[in-house]
Amino acid sequence: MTKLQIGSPSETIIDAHKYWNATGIFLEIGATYKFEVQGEQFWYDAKIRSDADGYTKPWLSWAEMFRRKPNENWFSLIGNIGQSGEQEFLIGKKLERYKASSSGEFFCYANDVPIMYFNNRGTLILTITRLS
Ligand SMILES: [Ca+2]
Repeated sequence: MTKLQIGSPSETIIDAHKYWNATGIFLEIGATYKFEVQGEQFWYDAKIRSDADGYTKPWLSWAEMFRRKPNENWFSLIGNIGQSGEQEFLIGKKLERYKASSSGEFFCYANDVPIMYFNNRGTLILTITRLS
């Protein structure tokens, strides 16, 4: 597992198809991090193109409550420490400052209904920088 050095960015690939993307990056409690999907990068929910901020569609509003993060957009980039659902946080295209509330491996996913990952495709490159 990789521990980040302050000010030294690290890149990891996040696959929309994976329920959990294990990054191999270790986040440390109390440390602060910046997350950014740089430039124009897209992933796909069936034929819908989305960036890391995700998308909304009126005809899908009935299903929003079934998303892993019901209050965040479809295909928004979500981060987590470990694989329990309790510390999930929205990253989107950019999260300027996140203070880790525990230590553990950093995981990510595209926000979707749990049984609907089969039609997801595409990857984003996420850049992570430890700030302090
Ligand atoms: Ca899907």
